[in-house]
Amino acid sequence: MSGSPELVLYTYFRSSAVFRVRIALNLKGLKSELRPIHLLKEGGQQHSDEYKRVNPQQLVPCLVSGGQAIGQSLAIMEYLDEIKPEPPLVPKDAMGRARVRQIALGVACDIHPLPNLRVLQYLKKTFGANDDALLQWQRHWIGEGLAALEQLLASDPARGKFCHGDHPTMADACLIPQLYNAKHRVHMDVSPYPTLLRIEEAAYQLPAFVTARPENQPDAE
Ligand SMILES: N[C@@H](CCC(=O)N[C@@H](CS)C(=O)NCC(=O)O)C(=O)O
Repeated sequence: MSGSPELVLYTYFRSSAVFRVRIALNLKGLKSELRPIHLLKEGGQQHSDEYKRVNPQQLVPCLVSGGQAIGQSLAIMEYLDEIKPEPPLVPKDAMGRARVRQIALGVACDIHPLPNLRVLQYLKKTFGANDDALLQWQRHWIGEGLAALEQLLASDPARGKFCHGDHPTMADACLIPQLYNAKHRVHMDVSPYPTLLRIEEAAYQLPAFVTARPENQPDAE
């Protein structure tokens, strides 16, 4: 990793937000030291005083670079793109960049937060939601978000093998973990999203996406 600062990644194997960053690091060929934060053990290690000092938001991922901590997976991916521009995670043209960010944010802001652990815990604790209700909640918001992305991408002339063109971008780094979550965590029927599934198939041709999968992490259970 000569020329790049030392990187430490606070990670949890199941986290789809960390999965995004793992894909980005792999695409860039960047190595990082992994520090697992178990989101369930000990009431959630993300709430420990030690981790709160690293990331006051008490969420993973957090990347420490040159001693400075960065939270938020999109901020981290854009940072990685700036310290190591090749291969690029966003296109060179302004409209292409806007499109990639639209898709990435569509996942990261409008799908992912709703079925997130702390939201599910709050629904359970405060409103007494049972496991069935929580599953329905997750499937509803993920389904609504994926349906919108399917419609957007199916008719997008800029789409190629990947969300934007024939090379993976930050959009794919967000979409693929969300699809993984839909299929393997909440066991949804993803057949209504054929365009997204074709992109997923292309992504898993690349080792960067395969090695980033939750089951391939050292802290996987
Ligand atoms: N917007 C943040 C979301 C990070 C996030 O929500 N991470 C989840 C894991 S995927 C987490 O740490 N959850 C802990 C909790 O809900 O207590 C990002 O993109 O990094």
